[in-house]
Amino acid sequence: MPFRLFVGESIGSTVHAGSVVRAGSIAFAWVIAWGWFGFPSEASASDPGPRKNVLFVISDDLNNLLGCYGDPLAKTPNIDRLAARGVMFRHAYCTFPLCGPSRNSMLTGLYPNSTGILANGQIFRQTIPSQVSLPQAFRQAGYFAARIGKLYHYNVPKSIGTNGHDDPGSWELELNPAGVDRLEEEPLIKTLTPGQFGGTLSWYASPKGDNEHTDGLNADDAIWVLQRCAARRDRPFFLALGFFRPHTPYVAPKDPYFGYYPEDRMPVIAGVKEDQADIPPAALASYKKEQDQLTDALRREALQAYYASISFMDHQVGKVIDELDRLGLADDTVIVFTSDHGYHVGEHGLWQKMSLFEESARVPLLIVAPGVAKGGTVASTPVSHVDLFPTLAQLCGVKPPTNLQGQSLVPMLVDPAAAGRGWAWAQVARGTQPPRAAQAIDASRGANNPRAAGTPGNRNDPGNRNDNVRFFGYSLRTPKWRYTEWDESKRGSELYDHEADPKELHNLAGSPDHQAIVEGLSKELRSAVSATYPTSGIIPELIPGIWAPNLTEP
Ligand SMILES: [Ca+2]
Ligand SMILES: [Ca+2]
Repeated sequence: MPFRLFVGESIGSTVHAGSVVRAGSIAFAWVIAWGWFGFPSEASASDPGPRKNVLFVISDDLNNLLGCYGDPLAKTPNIDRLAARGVMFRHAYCTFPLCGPSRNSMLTGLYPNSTGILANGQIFRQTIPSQVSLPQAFRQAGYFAARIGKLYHYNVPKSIGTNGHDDPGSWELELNPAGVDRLEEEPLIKTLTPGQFGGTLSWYASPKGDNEHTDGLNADDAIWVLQRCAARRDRPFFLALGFFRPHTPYVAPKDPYFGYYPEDRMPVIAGVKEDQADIPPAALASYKKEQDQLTDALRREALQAYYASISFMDHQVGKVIDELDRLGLADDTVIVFTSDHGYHVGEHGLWQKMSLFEESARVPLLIVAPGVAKGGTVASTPVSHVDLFPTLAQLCGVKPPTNLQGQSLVPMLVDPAAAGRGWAWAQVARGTQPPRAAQAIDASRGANNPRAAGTPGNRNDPGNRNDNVRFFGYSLRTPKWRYTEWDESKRGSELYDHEADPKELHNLAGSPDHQAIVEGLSKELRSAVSATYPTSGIIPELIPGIWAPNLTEP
């Protein structure tokens, strides 16, 4: 029974809905019983063929240090190959540069102020339990939806091999391989904080081969699933593949990946002290004390291992794409490649995530959409992870929830010059104590002094000191500007001109010449913030006693 698309520009067409089979481990029965979900259906005379599959590939803590994004050192031939087959979004951003909030946002198509997930270890089923997730919408449309590795949050590396903080409603099949990086090598890992590997800088050049590491096994499992999907082409699939690298610990096979990046050729960021002089302390608050131990030699070692982990992960991406091609699935499969957020490797004196600078908020985003997008094209308008749900729904004729907050990127896939919304927005939280009453910012309240309240760069200034009560930084990225407000500018603001200063070294928020720009962007930012809230205007809170998520902590 064919099914007519309800999305305007129809790209896919028919669906056969399947019943649900759950499997929580590698041992499972590959049983698909065919049936109907009672999904609205109607015969279509102009049937353009079977619905597209989706291969959704996400890396963890990967920034844009990739060949296709112009990095001169990165060896990433497979991700570059994907860029050559599709559209590369040059200015794509996460909504919150931390695994859990970002992934909950991306996979629900809602900003963090609407999911209520502003920290790790929580899942949207605790705040907005009836929201339909991206893969769940595909399941409801009859797709086979599978997860391999990290899609929702995991504690890395401790939760590797488990379901992590997963959402069982999103998948029919979950595979959680664990390799030597998790099972054997932790005692060998070099770390800035003894006994810790996931939250602190840590690395190891492993003598073991690709297929003994978790991400190698993830790729092998994806190949296994693709082979079975290829044998059942009457049912489209949504295969989500979440690699763990280059998240810390940066563990990857020594050969060949560490050899690509000789330590003495790894760059160290210079001029940090001068750069920090005009940065509000809240913007630097993701700094971790243990990083005081970093010498230039250690910085080079860490960067080598980060790059090696990227190349290792890239090779696994290549294995999966090769198999997709070999199975003849490529023409019928939309491929997405992204990361959950960006990552600092020393810019502004920062490492890791949780800042609102470009390196932390920006993500790689490649979309291969056969028959829709031309290969090797670049879209430069700012786009967001919240745009992925409406995009994939449109490409595949899947009915999305009505409250999604992003835009479809299909216009940019068709014409990379399309401007779309024209901005992207990200937030981050500071402090851990319960927030003040969560309320939507009244856009009319835009008269706050946008200049820094405290002395820039002085962490001891009382106006800047983190009193541990939670507040937010909000950042707006337009084609030319990044504009950031900390605690509605009470704890500082930042303005960077990306045409003149792509490294965001010169904060212009206090510059008399830029006050009209600041005022305009502040209004735009506050209007964007208003659009991140649910219609209630209230950030959803954790509902006590509701469905307990699978918070596996081995
Ligand atoms: Ca992450
Ligand atoms: Ca600066």
